Amino acid sequence: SGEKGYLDLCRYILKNGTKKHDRTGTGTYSIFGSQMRFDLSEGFPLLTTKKVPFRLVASELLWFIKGDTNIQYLLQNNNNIWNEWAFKKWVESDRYDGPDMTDFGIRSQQDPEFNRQYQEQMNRFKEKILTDNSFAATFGDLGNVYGKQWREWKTSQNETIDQLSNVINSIQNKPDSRRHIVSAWNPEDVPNMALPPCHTLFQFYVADGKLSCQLYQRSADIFIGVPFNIASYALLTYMIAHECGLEAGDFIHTLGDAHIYTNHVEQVKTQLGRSIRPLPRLTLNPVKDSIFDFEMSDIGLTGYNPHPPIKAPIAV
Ligand code: DHF
Ligand code: TMP
Repeated sequence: SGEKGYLDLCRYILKNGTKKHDRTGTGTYSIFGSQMRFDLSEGFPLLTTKKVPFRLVASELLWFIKGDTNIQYLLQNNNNIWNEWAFKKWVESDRYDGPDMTDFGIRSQQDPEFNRQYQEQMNRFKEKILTDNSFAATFGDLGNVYGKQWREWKTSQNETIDQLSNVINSIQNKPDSRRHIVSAWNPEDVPNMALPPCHTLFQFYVADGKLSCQLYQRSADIFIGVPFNIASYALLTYMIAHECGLEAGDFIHTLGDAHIYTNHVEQVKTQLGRSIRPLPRLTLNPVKDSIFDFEMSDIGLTGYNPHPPIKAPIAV
């Protein structure tokens, strides 16, 4: 399926999706249940029909792998993709002293004067996260999101489980196992997260010297989130294959509620009018053998020549 599978899914949702209200108040066209498959030996599955900022995908993944849940690291890497969800906790807290920011996601799109105030508060927030560590410890933290569940799942016995290390060990020691699973969905902890995990559970599979990965994503923002999610899990699969001395096999992306926000429809149509280009190639530093030692400079991409980026508002 590859990038064509993604574009076919976009077309299918526009044609057949049910118009559905959603938590953010934006509205979506939605279907339930869909699957894409990317053969990683054909190249790295970064979409070419719009530019996807690979640098942001890679720094977010390294942040998960570190077990970090604080956006301070992302901001230090000039990555702004999680800002709104930390900002929301701040403006809803007693410590916030600026103008009312209720429903800032929707209002900033509709009211230019409000948008100016919002940008001002967001810049103030980012500055405080970067310069005031105690502020960052409180308001930069998204709660027990991906990094926490992957690396330090808390048990009822007050012990922690490092699911990511465990799964790498099991791939190396029992490649045929059918239990190579990492779950970010921790029902007890869901109330303690800024956003309950969208990429919920993933499983690895080893056959013919190749490592494959399947992700179950419960909720999928087809235009903004999904291109990042495909690239992120492809990168994770390549990195773990590298550590385990395997080739990268397939990435299978299974979606639950797969939706196109009503304010992304024009952008999706623009993208559907473009032709697919050759895939880029991923390069990983051959000297590094543990994924836990990887830094941004160990991850490279060559031959990426996409169509221009397409801007769209994100639903908060
Ligand atoms: N909420 C919603 N409604 N959709 C999401 O995809 C989403 N994703 C989250 C958190 N909450 C979400 C985490 N991942 C962007 C990409 C991924 C992401 C969050 C945001 C994003 O804004 N991408 C822009 C480029 C941003 C930039 O260049 O700084 C894009 O156009 O792809
Ligand atoms: P929800 O929690 O109400 O499902 O809202 C989450 C929204 O974020 C939904 O549109 C899906 C989207 N999303 C992704 O598509 N990928 C992601 O990685 C994340 C974090 C969110």
